[in-house]
Amino acid sequence: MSRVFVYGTLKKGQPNYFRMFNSTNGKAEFLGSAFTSEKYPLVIAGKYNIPFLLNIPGQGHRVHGEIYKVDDKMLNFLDDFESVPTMYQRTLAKLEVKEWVGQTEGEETLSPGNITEAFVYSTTTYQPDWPSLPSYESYDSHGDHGLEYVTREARD
Ligand code: PCA
Repeated sequence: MSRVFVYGTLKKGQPNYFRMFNSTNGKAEFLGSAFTSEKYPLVIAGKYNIPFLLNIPGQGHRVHGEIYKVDDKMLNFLDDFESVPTMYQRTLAKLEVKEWVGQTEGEETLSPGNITEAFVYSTTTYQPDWPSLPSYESYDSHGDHGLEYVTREARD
């Protein structure tokens, strides 16, 4: 089992959320919501309006997301879906808990304000102009930015 912090299209209400709850991809369980302890730029880039957390600590915002407990099958699925290691790199990030609901056996119980760690899909290999794009604290594909995510199924 591993923990993954999702901040983009995998969050609840976002276009790829359903993929984490397709049992053929493995298992995922919501543990809680959190902010990154450090600031990072969360930008929307490329012709498909993909959200990227740039691995530039100290710049941007403390990014909001959700922590899930995933089995190895789901972790492999997500690595593949996020094109690790070419498009995203999976690294550990420090997080500050906002809300915690995880009650499973073997899982620690955390409270708001506690610091924890989880894997995050961030990128160290970005285009030179990406760090100067607008950055967001909380991703929403349907936000006022107007940069709606183009799903895999809709790409040509
Ligand atoms: N999916 C991953 C990384 C960005 C994205 O769209 C996530 O939601 O965390």
